[in-house]
Amino acid sequence: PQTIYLKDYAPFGFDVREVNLIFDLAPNATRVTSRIRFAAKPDAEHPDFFLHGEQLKLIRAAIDGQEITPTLTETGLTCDVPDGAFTFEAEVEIDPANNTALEGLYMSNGMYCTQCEAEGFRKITYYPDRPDVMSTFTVRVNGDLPVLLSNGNPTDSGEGFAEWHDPWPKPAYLFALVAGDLVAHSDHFTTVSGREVDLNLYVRPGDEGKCAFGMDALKRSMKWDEDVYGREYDLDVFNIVAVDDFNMGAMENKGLNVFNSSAVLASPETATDANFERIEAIIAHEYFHNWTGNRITCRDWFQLCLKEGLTVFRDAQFTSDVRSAPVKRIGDVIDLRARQFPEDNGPLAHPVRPESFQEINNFYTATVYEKGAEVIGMLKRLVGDQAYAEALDLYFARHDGQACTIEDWLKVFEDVTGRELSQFKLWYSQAGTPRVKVEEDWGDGTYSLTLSQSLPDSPGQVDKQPMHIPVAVGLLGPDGDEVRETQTLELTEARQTFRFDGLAAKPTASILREFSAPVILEHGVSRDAQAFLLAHDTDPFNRWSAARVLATETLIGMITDGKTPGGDYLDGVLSVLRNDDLDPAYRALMAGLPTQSELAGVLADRGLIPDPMAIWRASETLKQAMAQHAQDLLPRLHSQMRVDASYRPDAEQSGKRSLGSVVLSMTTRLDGGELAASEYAKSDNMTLQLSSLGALLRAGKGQEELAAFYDQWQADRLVIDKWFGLQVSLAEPDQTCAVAQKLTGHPDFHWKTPNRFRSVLGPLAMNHAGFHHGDGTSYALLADWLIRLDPVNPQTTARMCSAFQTWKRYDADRQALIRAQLERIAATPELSRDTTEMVSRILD
Ligand code: BAL
Ligand code: ZN
Repeated sequence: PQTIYLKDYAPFGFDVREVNLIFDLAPNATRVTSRIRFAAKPDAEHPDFFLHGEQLKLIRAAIDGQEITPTLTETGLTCDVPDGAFTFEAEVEIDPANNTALEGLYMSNGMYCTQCEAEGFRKITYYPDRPDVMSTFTVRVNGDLPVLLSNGNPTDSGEGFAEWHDPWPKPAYLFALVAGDLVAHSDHFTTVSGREVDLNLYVRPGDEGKCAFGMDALKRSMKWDEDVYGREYDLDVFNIVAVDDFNMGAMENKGLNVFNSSAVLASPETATDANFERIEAIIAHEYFHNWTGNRITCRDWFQLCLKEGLTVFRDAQFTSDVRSAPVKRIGDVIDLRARQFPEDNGPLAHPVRPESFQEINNFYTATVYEKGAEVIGMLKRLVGDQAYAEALDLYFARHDGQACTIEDWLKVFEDVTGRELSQFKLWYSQAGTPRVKVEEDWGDGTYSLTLSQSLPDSPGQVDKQPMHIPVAVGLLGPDGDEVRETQTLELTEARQTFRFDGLAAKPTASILREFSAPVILEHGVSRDAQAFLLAHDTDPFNRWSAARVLATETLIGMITDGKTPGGDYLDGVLSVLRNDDLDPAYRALMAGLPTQSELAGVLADRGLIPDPMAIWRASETLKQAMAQHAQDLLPRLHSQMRVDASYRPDAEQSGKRSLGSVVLSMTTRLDGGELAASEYAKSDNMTLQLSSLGALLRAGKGQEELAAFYDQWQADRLVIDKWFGLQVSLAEPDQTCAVAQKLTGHPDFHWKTPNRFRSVLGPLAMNHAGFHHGDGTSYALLADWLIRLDPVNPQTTARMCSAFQTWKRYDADRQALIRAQLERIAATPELSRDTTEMVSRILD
């Protein structure tokens, strides 16, 4: 496959002034008629005219009304064109019913639907399918279906047709069309300047009862973006459609967002608190793209983080504002460490702005999204809130309607602040997670903190330069008082010393508060100091972080030296659990352990070979020890966390249920499942139903409840996804593969639907000890299914290959087993470009 390089970027030689499309819908033979007004750019001399197009049957083409016979290739079309402006017309036929890749125009449960990001529009018609080509679109949809939607504002409709016009120039990746037998949950929003906007959430009949929360989240997002960023919505309608077959979470098409049904549909009976929070965040994310992504888009796909990093950052700000900021931050860091750190430290490492790719779909990664958002957070911290706000105002004013680059983005910050950001820009170009080593010194009232940074080699990158790292630090005195408030140290050299004078006694440093940079901190800080921070830190993130460090060190000691769990950790967590002044959601997080995969990463980082079974046993032992340690507290906490009011998925109630679920897990370790069985019997919401069922399964019980759960919910595909997933996630290591294998034979295992495929194979890869079972059967099972899915849906297949990305951490036997599976996948005839690229990068 061809590799595409950022350095080779060249603009398209033509402007597109107007696009007119007519769709005549038919499942196997949809006709797409296009009329596109082109004009050679004034500064381009006889540019080549090439339009992307894949899997299209060309019926006819014309220029200025004259039929032409263009040259067709596998990737597109070329032809001679006149100088100046001209109209290109084409009529093509496509087959949505057989489009299982879910890219372009496809069908899901009888409904037509599109996904064009990144390069799906070329499967709809011939077009310059690149984000720097922006145009207005007018679309007519002809079809015998009750709902016919496209981008922009509705302009006309009647029996069997609808017309739409989108006045905002957009790239083709933001095009959308939806047609089907759908029902609308409708509402409206009045913007700050008085524009009345119709809001509709379209769902399949039967799902009407799962729309209210998503709609409310949309209205809150619209208001928040006005209040916080001064961004107003710009069309008369905003439509969202829920679709069951979808590769991603959701898509920000202009005025017509398309959502994976799992990312929008929710009711208390069928969705957990975590589902509600995720839905709220995704609705916000897609809505926020209207400005950061749609009005200002990316020049090319290498700049993907320009819209994704910024929009993730904005949705995180929204969640922090409407829920708890520390809880959100801790959750995000847990996620970053679980998904982004392994990527950044393995064979798939790439910069936030990659410099080459074969298949752009493989770069919708945690690095581009989540590390991309971390980079924005660091920038905001370095320039301050006021300058950040001014820079964003300038960004919107200067670049509205443009397709931009990271250079454009950084320039607004340079112009507003007068700061030079070339070193900071390395965050976009150097891959890998920086290590920051901490050394301390104390004498004569001066505390010195020496920070040294290093950045490991990564594929294609060695000998990297020091980064500009904001390290937020506060100092605590011996009695736990804050003797120096949080300040941001700017680490720009390989090694730098920072001094704090005039202190009465040796302080304890709280370093990297709020996780001010996505780095790995190599503490010289003692266990005693960590226990002290766990008890006293005034920064909630670092207080949690101290618990995490202690938990990690405790587990590592148990795994490598057979130690018993330390009292400092158990006592520290217990005192947090019993502290009623602390938010229950926060307390629940404090009781959590690092994931087994994260522990494997820490061991590998220290030059040790992780033994998945030893890690699993240590985690189980520590959880049991914690339960015993907290035994006396559990009944009181359980009754305190009971929610008697009717269900609300807000921070307050969900926090109580979250701590209640921790208490239930601990109690189940002590009572064998008595409490969990009674909670299951009386559960009236999915959060409690699932947590009590999970507790029972973990205790080796709950088979009756599991069967009853299936009977109760078999008609609800999103709940049945949970039923599949729970069994695999909670299977014991030597049962995991068998459980997953059995479930793939279940009549409801509709493997061509990404959500269902992921509901079994995703947890298989996430169940660390089960996936890495020494016999290699889980590796083989996953590979079997990836090979089967690849010809059907390359995008989902390729993403799931990342389950193997950490393979070099493990022992020689496991490495050989994994290598054999990767090579088997690689050798599959006709393997997709997506999967070929992923497997070859992982094997490299
Ligand atoms: N643009 C792809 C989906 C998302 O990030 O919103
Ligand atoms: Zn996005």
